[in-house]
Amino acid sequence: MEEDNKYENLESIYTNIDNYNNLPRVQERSCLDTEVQKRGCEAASEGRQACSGKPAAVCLGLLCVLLLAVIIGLWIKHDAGRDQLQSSYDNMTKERDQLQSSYDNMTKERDQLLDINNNLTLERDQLQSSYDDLTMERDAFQQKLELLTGERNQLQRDYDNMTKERDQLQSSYDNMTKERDQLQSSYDNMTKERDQLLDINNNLTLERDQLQSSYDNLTMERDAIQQKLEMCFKGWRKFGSSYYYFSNGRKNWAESRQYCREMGADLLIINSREEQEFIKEVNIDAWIGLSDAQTEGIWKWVDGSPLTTVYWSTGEPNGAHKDEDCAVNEVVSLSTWNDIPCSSEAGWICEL
Ligand code: MMA
Ligand code: CA
Repeated sequence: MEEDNKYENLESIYTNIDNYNNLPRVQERSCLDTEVQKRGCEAASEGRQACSGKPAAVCLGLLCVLLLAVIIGLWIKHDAGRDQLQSSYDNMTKERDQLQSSYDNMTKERDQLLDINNNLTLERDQLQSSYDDLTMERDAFQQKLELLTGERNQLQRDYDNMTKERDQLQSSYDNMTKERDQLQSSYDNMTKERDQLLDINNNLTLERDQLQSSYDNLTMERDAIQQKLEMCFKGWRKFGSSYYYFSNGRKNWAESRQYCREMGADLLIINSREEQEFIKEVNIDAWIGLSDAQTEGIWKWVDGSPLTTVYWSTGEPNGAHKDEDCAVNEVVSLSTWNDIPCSSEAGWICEL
């Protein structure tokens, strides 16, 4: 709107300028007219004889003065309008120059803006391309992220399971460590015991070897003594694992026992039917190592063992005489034991 007004003003200014340019022509015409009039007047003055007169000259003078005044007024007016128009023109020229300058600046700015626009378009296209690439990369990363998320969740589950297993294993490990420590302690104790037992075993082995040596020596001594005994106890009879001496003489029970003891033996102790049958072969009445002298009625063997199997003759022991406290084997039948006084004399049988 503002620009339209300016153009309208410009148009009006140029219209005024045109009017102004037309003015001289009018003046010229007026001057021509004046010239014509002048010529007319001159002609008239020449033809004064035809139209002369003083009033006419005055009138012409006045007309000329009037005309001159009009011309001066018009001239002043013309100068004022011209100055105004010149001023407007100058202003308009300035405004036009300013506008031209503005136009040029704006053209430059437009070109710059076009360049910027082109650059921005290029950058936008590049950014769009980058955006598309980034979008694709983002989608690819999104897919990878989903895969990785799945893997991470699986790993998390595996991690949780492994954590549980680790805790269980840790618990088992702790228990096993305790058991191991206990076993180690037991092992140490057993090692000590083993070492002690080894020492004992070594000592026992030494003792055993010493005892074996002693046993061997004793066996040799025994065999030697046995040989000597066989020599000493010539006439003794062997039955089973024992040696038996059957006396030729007669003594009381105590003397008979004393005889046996001096020989390292004692009166016979009968432990089996075979032993009883063995002594029956000897045809003598002989003391055996059986007595109730300590307690009447309680018969004991000389080694202190009680009487279990008996071979008393029928009716014996009867204590027929006073103090029948010692037993004698009478060779009549298998059951031949009789109680008689210990002071009685009889043969005797020693057993070794
Ligand atoms: C009888 C009998 C025995 C007793 C003796 C004593 C001959 O046997 O009575 O019991 O001991 O006599 O001499
Ligand atoms: Ca008797």
